[in-house]
Amino acid sequence: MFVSLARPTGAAVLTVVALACGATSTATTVTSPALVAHAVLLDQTGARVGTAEFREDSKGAVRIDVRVASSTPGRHGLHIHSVGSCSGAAFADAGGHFNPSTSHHGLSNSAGPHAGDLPNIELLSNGAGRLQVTTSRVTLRPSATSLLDNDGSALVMHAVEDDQLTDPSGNSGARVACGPIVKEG
Ligand SMILES: [Cu+2]
Ligand SMILES: [Zn+2]
Repeated sequence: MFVSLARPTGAAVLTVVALACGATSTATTVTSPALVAHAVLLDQTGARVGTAEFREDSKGAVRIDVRVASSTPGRHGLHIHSVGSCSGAAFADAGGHFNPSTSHHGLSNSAGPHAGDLPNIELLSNGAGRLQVTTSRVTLRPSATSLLDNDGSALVMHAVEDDQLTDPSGNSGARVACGPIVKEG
């Protein structure tokens, strides 16, 4: 790894991750280490069902890579919720959808979406699935739409498909997995 020669360990690790994910610009990583955060999705019993990486690119968009290893097959609503806590019954402490623009719910809603709305993730018959999406509705650096604001934010997967239209949560059912979004480094 030529990049690791001139970089401290932390930056080298970030670069390796960027290459593994097919990121386009290692030069950006070297001159200005990427802003990265992650979440570990746990179900109601505390079992780990998946992970997510959030990586802000040089243009300020955030690339989100969600990998679920084991949950119920089918399509599941997936959102960034407004508080970085997964405590409380049914992960209630995560709050509603991250919505600094006070919009309505759903990627198909003409009065939406919430900044935290994401496409459904589809899990195959083995319970595994992956969703990669890039959004410019949120940031990791400090801003009005930062996921790393004072109360943080959390990634939540729901029991059923999000209709991308209906307030407040697209009829996506119970919260089945949750993970606070934590900055790396
Ligand atoms: Cu949700
Ligand atoms: Zn929403």
